[in-house]
Amino acid sequence: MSRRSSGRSTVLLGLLLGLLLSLPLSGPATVGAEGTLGEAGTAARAAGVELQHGRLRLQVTALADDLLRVRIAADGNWPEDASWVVPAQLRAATVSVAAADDERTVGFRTAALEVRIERSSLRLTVSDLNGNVLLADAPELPVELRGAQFTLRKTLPPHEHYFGLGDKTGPLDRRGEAFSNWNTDAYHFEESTDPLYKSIPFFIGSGGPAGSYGVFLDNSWRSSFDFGKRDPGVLAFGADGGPIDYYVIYGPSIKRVVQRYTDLSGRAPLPPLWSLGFQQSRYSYESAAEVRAIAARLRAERLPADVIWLDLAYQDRNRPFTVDAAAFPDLAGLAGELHGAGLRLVAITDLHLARAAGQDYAPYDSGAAGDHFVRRADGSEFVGEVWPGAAVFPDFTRRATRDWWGGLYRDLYAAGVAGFWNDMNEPSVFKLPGGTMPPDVLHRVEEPGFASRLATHAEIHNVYGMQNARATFEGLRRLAPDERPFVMTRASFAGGQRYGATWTGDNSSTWNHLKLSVQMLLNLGLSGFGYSGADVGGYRGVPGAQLLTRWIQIGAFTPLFRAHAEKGTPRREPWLDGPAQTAIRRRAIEERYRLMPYIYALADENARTGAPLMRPVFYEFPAALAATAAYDNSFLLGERLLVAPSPDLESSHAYRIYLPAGQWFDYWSGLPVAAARLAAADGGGHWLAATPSTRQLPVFVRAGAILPKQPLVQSTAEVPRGPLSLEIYPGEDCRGVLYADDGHSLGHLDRDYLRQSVRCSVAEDGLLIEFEPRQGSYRPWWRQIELVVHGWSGPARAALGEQPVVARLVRGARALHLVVADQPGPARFSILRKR
Ligand code: MIG
Repeated sequence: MSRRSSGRSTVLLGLLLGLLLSLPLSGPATVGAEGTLGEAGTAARAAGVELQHGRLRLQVTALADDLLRVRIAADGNWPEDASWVVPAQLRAATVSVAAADDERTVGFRTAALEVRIERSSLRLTVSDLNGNVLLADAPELPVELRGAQFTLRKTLPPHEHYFGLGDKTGPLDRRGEAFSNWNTDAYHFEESTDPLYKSIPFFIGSGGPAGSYGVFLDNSWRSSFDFGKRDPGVLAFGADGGPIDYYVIYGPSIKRVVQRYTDLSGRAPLPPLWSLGFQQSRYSYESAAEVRAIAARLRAERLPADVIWLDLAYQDRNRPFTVDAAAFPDLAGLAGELHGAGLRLVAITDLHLARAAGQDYAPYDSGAAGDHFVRRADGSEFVGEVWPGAAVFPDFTRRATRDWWGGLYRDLYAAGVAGFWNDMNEPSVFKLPGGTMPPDVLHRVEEPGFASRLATHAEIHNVYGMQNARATFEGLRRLAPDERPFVMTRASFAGGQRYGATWTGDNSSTWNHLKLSVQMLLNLGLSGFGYSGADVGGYRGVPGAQLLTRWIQIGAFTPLFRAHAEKGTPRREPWLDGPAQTAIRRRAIEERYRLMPYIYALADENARTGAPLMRPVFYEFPAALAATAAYDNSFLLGERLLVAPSPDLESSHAYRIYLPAGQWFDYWSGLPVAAARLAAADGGGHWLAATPSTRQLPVFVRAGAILPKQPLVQSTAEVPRGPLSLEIYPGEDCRGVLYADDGHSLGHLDRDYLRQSVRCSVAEDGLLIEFEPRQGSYRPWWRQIELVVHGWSGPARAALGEQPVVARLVRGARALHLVVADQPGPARFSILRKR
């Protein structure tokens, strides 16, 4: 019965344990994870079960009714209970559970889940309370140990779809694919390249019998995930070393899984408003004069924009935290000038510091004096070649080193550089095997929960970039305690959303990469990184005019909207393909700015609940899962705004758009989509025939949405002139949210914000619009609100309470307009049909 696989050290843990654990595990076998014993003889035990025999231990703890933590100690000793992701108080949380043992199994129940461990095999099964299986160990080799490596195997049900793992390549649905996590500078990445820059060992299973769930493997080592690629019936994941420690998160909706995952791993704080604007970058704008010219042209062309990025060229000899005094003689002056034009600078600050002893390079000198650089096992400073030439690497897992690093931003921040870019932090090192630090580099770990110890690069590699971003973020917070830092990082790890936004790295100027970027951003969003972007236009190569235009159109609806291009490629600022293309691009960027109040409210939601700004269609419409899990380019911005480019972006062939159940409106015309144009589809939705056009991306709004919009501005620094408008698309469960604050400070954490719900309800003879009372004390820029009711025909009589209000019908648009005073709420408008 006991089976051994070929390798001597490979143990079929389940069977081995099973043989030893065939006795019922009474009392002592079921203890709370943190050592609190349940009262013997009562059904209420502590938070879970721990099974132990010989050297092997398995522990399943309920941290909450919908959240389990599973740990396995292969050699009988629990490794330190430490995490770079989940704070100690969350790891130690418990909820009381009810024992549910029977002859075959040991287990327990929470208010949402049932856990069963077979006595004979130790197979672990997690179900909902109706017995629908969420996650079950595979019958064969559920836990495989091979030296320090482990692989966990679960069954892969036939109709389940998988998402997450951050911005991996391939299709949106991970089913049938396999990935590994090892942060890599993946220049030249293509559709099949893996691994990439980030490691986010978290995935979501959806569409199985118990709905959606999440699994987070809290392990920083090289890890791997196989969604039925090697064996179509098996979901396997594991790592090369480190703890066997994972969380099972119950939905049953995807939305709930993401919220609970970000409860564990943290959320992105509200970014500065300007970082939601259009951002123009290039590797590199070479001089202050060139930056000025770009700024002037953006304004002359009336292309709204908020940021110009400074890549390597602003530095002296590629040395981080220096400025090339010839090319950028007065950086503070430049920042100030741009500021006057509503533009900010974001500057690159790579982690690798020139090893420049005795050359008055303060970052190296202070770093060496503070012993802040990583060393090899033989005690020598690790020196690798990167942009500045021979370089040293900060030991970001040490608190003292992070503090020192954060202080390096003082001068650039003081000069008015508004945000910072942490690139190359996989870390990327030239000329070495694997393009990164060698395995004998050691890191000093000083972190609550961890023993103060040395750790191998194999353990730290995947969290190194996240710790770099953390050092930057925390440093900026210390330098300007009342400002929201803006940090963008290339490498990161699960939970890295707390410290920085991210982008998908060095993509290419191809239609396929544009398509790829949509699923990469969607999966990043499902993996906690709700605020991220892909280089608009593609980094490598030359986008044709059509591709760049389409990329700007799509990019305008993605969270971080930054155009960027590789050194040596032809210039491609939005105006360079002539006035016709510029006009289309301008229109797309302008729409982004009109939607800014909506986008900002989504950023606020992201900060509070973890909901990504950009969402797969099935995130909001679970019935559409089967129809939209396949990669098709459609996505939602927020709950009910659907962006639906052709799945074959380059072609001009007609295609079909999946509209989930319900009434939809065309975003651009405001007109309802006529039922006659729709064909019934799976999941209660409809197919709509569409023809691609270069001029405009198909965008739709689901009935029930209320979208706040603002008058056009050229930058978020400009105060909009005119009323805030509320675009109301009447329908079921009709609602929207207004959010505003000063856009940059932390005052919003202390009531200096405005958040207000607006609802509408359709009545037989018209519509009611209700403003709920405002939360927070912030006074917004608008004095008036324009209510735009879409899908309205015929004359109307409108009133605020009993007071009549003028309503103007725009016939062709079938919309009713009412301009009213600002409504701090509560307030109730009625709009009745005049007969
Ligand atoms: O090896 O800073 O992904 O966005 O422009 C190239 C120069 C280093 C890689 C980044 C890219 C950036 C470039 N960097």
